[in-house]
Amino acid sequence: MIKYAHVKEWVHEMAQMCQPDEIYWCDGSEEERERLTAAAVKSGELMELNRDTLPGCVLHRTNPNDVARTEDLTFICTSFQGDAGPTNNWMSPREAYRKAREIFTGSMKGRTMYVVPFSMGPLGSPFSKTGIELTDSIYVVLNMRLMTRMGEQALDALGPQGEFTRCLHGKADVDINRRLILHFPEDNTIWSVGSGYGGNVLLGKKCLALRIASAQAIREKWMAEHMLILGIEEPNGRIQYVAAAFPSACGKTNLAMLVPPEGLRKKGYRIWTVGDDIAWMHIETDGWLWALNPEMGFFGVVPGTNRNTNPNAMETIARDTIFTNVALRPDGTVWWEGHDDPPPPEAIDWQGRPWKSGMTGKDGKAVPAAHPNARFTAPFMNCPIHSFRYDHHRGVPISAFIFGGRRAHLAPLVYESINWDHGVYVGATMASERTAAQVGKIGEVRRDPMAMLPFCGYNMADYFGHWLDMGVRATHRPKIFHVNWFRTDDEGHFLWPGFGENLRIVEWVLARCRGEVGGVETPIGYVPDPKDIDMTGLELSEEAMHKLFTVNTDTWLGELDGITEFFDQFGTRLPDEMWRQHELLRQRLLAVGK
Ligand code: GTP
Ligand code: SPV
Ligand code: MN
Repeated sequence: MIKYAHVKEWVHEMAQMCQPDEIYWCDGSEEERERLTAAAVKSGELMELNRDTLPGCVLHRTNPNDVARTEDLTFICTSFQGDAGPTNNWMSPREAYRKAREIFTGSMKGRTMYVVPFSMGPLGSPFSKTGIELTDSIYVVLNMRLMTRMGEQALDALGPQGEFTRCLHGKADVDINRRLILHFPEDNTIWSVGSGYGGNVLLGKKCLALRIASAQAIREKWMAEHMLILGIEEPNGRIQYVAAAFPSACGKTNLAMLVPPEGLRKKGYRIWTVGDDIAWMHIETDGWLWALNPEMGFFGVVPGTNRNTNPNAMETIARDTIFTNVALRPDGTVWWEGHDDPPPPEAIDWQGRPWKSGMTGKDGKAVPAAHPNARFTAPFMNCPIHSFRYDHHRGVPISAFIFGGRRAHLAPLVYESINWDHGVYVGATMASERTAAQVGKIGEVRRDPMAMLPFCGYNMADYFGHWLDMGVRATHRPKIFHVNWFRTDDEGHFLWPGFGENLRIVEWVLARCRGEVGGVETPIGYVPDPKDIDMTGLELSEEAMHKLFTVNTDTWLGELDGITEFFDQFGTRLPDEMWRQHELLRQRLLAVGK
């Protein structure tokens, strides 16, 4: 393996601070995977699962204080606070390096420092970015191996002078009071210490491919987004691609792996998964936005995944998968809430404690066997419907953007924005009820523009400006839609069955893009005439259909106050166009009220 001088120099500098016993350069080989897995099994960091039913699969348990991204410990460290913006935690680079240095110093004594070279994006693509992660966790190495193009090839692609993101991770003592996830966009550097949980430590993912990349993207005029990418192929061979941004744990993986429902099967669609979490997009010479998935694996939510909701995910995780914080059954297989199998009478829960079906806690509520944010890490190629274009340097052309979130009462099942600028406003004002993917109160509504609130590496006011600007640059702009699979009735039941049935809505979206179907004008945009949604094989009451598409003027007018408050924090940095769209929406709503 060629160890370029500029890489070696940095590795040694970091090693001097962390003081590992050994430094090991990962080549990404199969032999290496086996060797590291065996070492981690021996130390108890990983547990081997049933070889017959789950070949190549292992289980890992994180510290109970370390089960989701800790957004309050995540910082954007720019020279000027204004460049991080009001929605990010900010620390000056000086202070951030100093604080982290204190924790990192000597933290790898008695441990090995692994050097993990990786490429986000196809090797050799002009749009790919190289990172090198230094970590003292084998779990991280094995995850990076699944999630990225990792190893010798990535280092080779870098070349002797190549620019790379300097990623340093150390578990230290996994103390929440000594945990920091620090991004230095000006230095192309990420330091993460004191955690062993996914989004905090797999630094190629949210840290590089979104926070650092988004800051590069605005400079270089491209887009790094928290979006799935999905292809829909018709029997005539035409494939149209959509990219969709939903906040964490709001359905990206599920939509990306969708299975057409029975009633639509005769139409002969084929679905192609390009990506389930991150999209990097560039304007091509044809004026279209082309999207590629910089990842090579899935780091997906486990609970709720079963043969019914997501059969493709079930097949994806049947082998070569790392399970994190699920329950272990006596036969060496895994289980979680929402699994196909009924609850096992006995299991070991995600914290390694004996668990019995029907157990309740002090609050009288059922004790979950798996953590609600339990995750699987699985190779992209395991997905039975993975796109053949996954390695294409430019990716795929995008016809539509779909924004969405969890809104029990407000947003209709689907609506289309009036034009690009209004679509940017729709994305910028997205909100969703909080899930288990981030620490905090579950269910609380928070604004999460373009599902990027925790992932935008710079001032979000500038980010909205960048979106507006991309609409000017792209001559073939994707149409922008908003969906809400999570509207409920008065008893709190979902009105829409979701999952594969969502294809019925995507069908309408694509028909709109081709100009083949009408829309009903409302103050918030166009909603479908319910008769334009193909409901073959799906029985929904007329009342439910009506509720799903209702735009309640008063509820929407009430929503405007929250948006004003959200926009206000950006001060004069917010593009005027956002306020203009806000005012136009208010006027359209008031006009209906009259
Ligand atoms: P991250 O990996 O955190 O970015 O999440 P994600 O957006 O990929 O979410 P994912 O697809 O894993 O779904 C999260 C949860 O939402 C799971 O518990 C799913 O069962 C549930 N879910 C997904 N799609 C639907 C849907 O269409 N309807 C309903 N009711 N629930 C859904
Ligand atoms: C998310 O929270 O949006 C995820 C999981 O995709 S994590 O990698 O932890 O960010
Ligand atoms: Mn995500």
